[in-house]
Parts: sequence; structure tokens; C-alpha cells
Amino acid sequence: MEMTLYYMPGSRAERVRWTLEELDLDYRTVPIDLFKGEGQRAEYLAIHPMGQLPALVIDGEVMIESGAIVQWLVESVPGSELAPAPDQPARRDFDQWMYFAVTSLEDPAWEMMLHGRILPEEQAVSAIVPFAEKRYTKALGVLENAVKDQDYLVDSKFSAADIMVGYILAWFPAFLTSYPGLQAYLDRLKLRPAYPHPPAE
Ligand SMILES: N[C@@H](CCC(=O)N[C@@H](CS)C(=O)NCC(=O)O)C(=O)O
Repeated sequence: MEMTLYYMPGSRAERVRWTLEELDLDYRTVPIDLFKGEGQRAEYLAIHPMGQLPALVIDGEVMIESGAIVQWLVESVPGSELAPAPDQPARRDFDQWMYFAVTSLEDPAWEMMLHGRILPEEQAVSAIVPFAEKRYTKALGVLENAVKDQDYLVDSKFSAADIMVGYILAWFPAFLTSYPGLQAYLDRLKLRPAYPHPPAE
């Protein structure tokens, strides 16, 4: 299988890179500098119709959406131990945290990022930030409880759900000071050789 990852450090393509590394798969990367507008060039829009990262090309077929790619990878690679089998009870937790990562956690975090850090003043709506922070901290509280008695989110075993969640937690490290369990969880994830170190840190 030939795989090409369109990638920029710190972007959501990190989730895919992290997964590919954990699975010890061969792949090549093509750098796309979003800050230079490379995502919106015609050649890249022909690959990813939104001009976003990541895109993974698998034997000539394009796949987009970081969560879907991560899930596809961990389910397609024979012997991968990064997702419980569909008939295992732990699978329910796995699916739950995979979705939680891209909705309840990522959605407010992205609003904080966009309106608090990325958008220029004339486009940012700063009033969005406090409510997004409230929703984000609520999600952190739920995760704090989930790792209270275990090292990882699913059955105390490292899985793709930790990749999906762990990538977002690193966007706002200062928020973890009130969540010692989550801070310890993130510190554990950081010890993994494939862990990404986003520029936001
Ligand atoms: N839901 C998508 C979001 C992709 C996304 O927003 N990627 C950002 C980089 S982290 C991007 O490409 N932004 C540039 C843009 O939206 O034009 C995914 O998880 O793959």
C-alpha cells in the first residue's frame, strides 16, 4: 500500500502522522504551508476540495477528515492494537471518545483558537471566546474523570482515541493546570516517541 500524507507541523495532519508512526507504516509526506496559502492552490484543491489538512492518498485514492483517516488506519492495519474490535465492550468507549474528540472537545477549542488567536482583529468575534472556554473546560472535566483511574481513555490501553484527544489537549496547555489527572495523562502521551509537538505549545 502506498500512502502520501499532505502535512504541516502542528496541523490536524499530526493526528494522521502520529497514527502512521505508531503503526510503523511506510508513507511519504508532502509539505503544505497553509500560512503561505498553499492549501488554496489549484493543485492542492484537486486533492482536498476544502484546501485543508490532512489529506492522505492511499494507492491513488484520496481520504480526508483526520478522525476518519485515523480510524480507517487503525482498523485496516492487520494486528493493529489501537482500536478494540467491534464486538468488544471497550469498543463503545472507543467510539465515544473518538467522536467526543472531534465534537465536544475540538469544537470549543477551535473557536478559542480562531477567535482568540488566529483571525485578524477585524474578523475575530472576541465575545465568542469566554463561552467557548466554558464549553471547553466542561469537556476537560469529563475527560479528567475518564482518566481518573486509568492511564488511557479506553480500557487503560493506548488507542487512537488518545491520539484524537491528546492532539487537542496540547493546544491550550495552561488550561490543564486545574486538571491534574489530565495533565498527567498528557505527560504520558508526550513520552511516546511519535507524539507531535505542535507549534502552539
Ligand atoms: N475536520 C477537518 C478539519 C481540517 C482543518 O480545519 N484543518 C486545518 C489545519 S489544522 C486547515 O487546513 N485549515 C485551513 C483552512 O481551513 O483553509 C479534519 O479534522 O480533517
